[in-house]
Amino acid sequence: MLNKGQSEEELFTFLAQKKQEDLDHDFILSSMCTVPHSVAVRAHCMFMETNLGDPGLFPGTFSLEQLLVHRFGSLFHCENAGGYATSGGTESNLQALRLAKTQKTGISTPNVVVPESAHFSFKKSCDILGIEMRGVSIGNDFRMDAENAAGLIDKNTIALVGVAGTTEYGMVDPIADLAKIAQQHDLFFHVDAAFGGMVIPFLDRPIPFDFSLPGVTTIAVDPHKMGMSTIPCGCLLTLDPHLLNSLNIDTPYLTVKQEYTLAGTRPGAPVAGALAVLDYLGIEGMKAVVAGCMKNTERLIAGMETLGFPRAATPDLNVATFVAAKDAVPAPWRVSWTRRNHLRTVCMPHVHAGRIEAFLLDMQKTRTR
Ligand code: 0PR
Repeated sequence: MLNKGQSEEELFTFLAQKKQEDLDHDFILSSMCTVPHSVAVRAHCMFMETNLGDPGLFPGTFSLEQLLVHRFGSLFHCENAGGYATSGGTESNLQALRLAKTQKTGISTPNVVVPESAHFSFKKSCDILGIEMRGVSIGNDFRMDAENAAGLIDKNTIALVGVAGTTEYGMVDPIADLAKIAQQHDLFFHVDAAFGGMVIPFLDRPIPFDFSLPGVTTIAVDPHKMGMSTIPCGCLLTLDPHLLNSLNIDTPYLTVKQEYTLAGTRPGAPVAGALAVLDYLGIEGMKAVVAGCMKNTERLIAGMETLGFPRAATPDLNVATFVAAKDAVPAPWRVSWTRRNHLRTVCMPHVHAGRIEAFLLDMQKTRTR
């Protein structure tokens, strides 16, 4: 630490310099996060000091968290769903598997059946929880093969996982088929809709993935991805409103006597931000945002194919992937690369139509150079 404090001006000059070192969102095509909506920023600033870890001190903020859970519950066809605001998809997935573990006792070597396309947070979760992760192969359509999944289930399986909006290819697994399989085996079925949960309900033709399907036990959805909230904000939803209580531990000196959350101190600010976006835009506003992102995705795919970069997959959501050489993308554009070495882009709300055209133009220049 510095011995003597800096002047505010000196300090903020330094911070501004550091901020400038960050990349400009205009060139970021690789991220599932985006620039927060202005109402999210405004709401976030109002709730800066709130701590959901001691909700009795912040009953207003706590009621916002409950409202957020209720909004997602009704969007996902279960008005009475339980849930809480997490720090993001990783925590939601970890807590879902932790919940699954509490539901099946007496298993000494538990396993979960997870698509190979699943986010790496499942690896972390299985590691922490001491669970074997069984990977289900992905079909030619980049979706999890439901029959293969069924084949991997045995008496030690505590949960089945499906992904509604895969990180790498933007695909939705056959959630309806998987839900049936889960029901047949009386299995906990977790749907990772961290990305897709704020896209699929707003598509012209929504793909079934939520509590409307009997068999779905829990859903992860992240406002800090397509929900345009401030970071960090995820949400874990449970069909059974009381399910989370099975994770309760005693918290003797707080305003609540028990808690089921992973973190103790939890920020209320991004929760207020997430709710602000949902209530400001409403279903109509979200439909417009998603329609724009999907249109841009289609335009990007068409433009890239004209330039000789074929699509790797035809995505269900706003993730576009291509066959391309590693040096095909000029600076300062940022794209990412999938495990199968496909160029990956995510058409998030900050990737406006004009940015897609600018990217295509730069790709063309590089190609003809
Ligand atoms: N589930 C899915 C389907 C995800 O895509 C992600 C993250 C997670 C869970 C984990 O969510 P948290 O990161 O909120 O815990 N997907 C992005 C990814 O790994 C996260 C991301 C966002 C990465 C922005 C980079 C970036 O710039 O690609």
